[in-house]
Amino acid sequence: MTYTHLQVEDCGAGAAVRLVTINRPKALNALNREVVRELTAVVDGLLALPGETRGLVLTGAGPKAFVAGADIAAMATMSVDEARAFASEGHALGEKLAALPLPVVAAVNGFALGGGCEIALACDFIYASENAKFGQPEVNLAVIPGFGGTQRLLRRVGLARALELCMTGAIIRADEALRIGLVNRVLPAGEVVAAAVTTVETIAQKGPLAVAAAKRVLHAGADMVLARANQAEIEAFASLFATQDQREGMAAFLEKRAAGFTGT
Ligand code: DAK
Repeated sequence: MTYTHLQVEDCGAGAAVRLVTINRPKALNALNREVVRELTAVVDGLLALPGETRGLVLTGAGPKAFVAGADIAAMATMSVDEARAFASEGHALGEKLAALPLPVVAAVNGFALGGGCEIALACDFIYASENAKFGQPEVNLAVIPGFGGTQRLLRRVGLARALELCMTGAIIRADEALRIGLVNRVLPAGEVVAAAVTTVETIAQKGPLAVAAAKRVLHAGADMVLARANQAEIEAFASLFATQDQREGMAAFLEKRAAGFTGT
């Protein structure tokens, strides 16, 4: 498939990492409906047939921005129904990223504002360059986050910080984002994509079914009461004992050799 607004390449050891670069640098990679649809097509492709791909890294083109938000020019004249459809497509993309049984890392190389912060929040974890900036400045435009930002921010940084970011529209630096738990790591500019790729490669050495189960249980558990979430963990833990990889992983440990996982 060819994309107008994305660069899609496979990189890393065994070309196992799908690196997707949002490529509209003149608009600071702002998200219009076409970008959201193309990103959805990439994720749909992986959901249908992950093949050799073991993880997804999402970044933005150019030195200045990851994504500076939803495209304000495209949104300016939207009707209520069009805004609802646009927001629904953004939400569907976020849900698909969470459903992908592979690690998804946002490599944030500059501004991650509005919809950009929201797309990063929909990834499993966020690596940021030292010059990255985060914020939900939608209130400046008299709207609110529409791609899941209010709810994912709340779950990631807690209610008080999410309220402050969404109500003031403040833009924070990478070190502050790290301090409040919005991002996982801060790296020198120019190293963030490589670090994200390395992390996916590291995860690719693990039992793939276990990695998928950990992601599934953690994402699902965030929305459950503790007793139900613990039950989901028990079921997922037990089900892994029906896999070849569980036998292999534990035998390899006991035999003091490297494990060879097959995803079965
Ligand atoms: N949309 C469209 N174009 C954008 C853009 C954006 N979000 N951000 C920047 N650009 C464009 C600028 O218009 C400019 O284009 P030209 O004038 O060169 O043609 C170019 O990118 C470079 O931007 P600047 O000249 O402004 O660059 P600066 O370095 O001076 O400033 C900046 C960088 C990131 C601080 C500034 O561009 C800025 O404040 N940008 C807007 C940031 C922002 O407000 N982001 C949040 C957007 S609102 C919903 C769905 C989703 C959402 C809400 C509701 N529903 C459907 C309900 C989400 C909303 C948002 O994300």
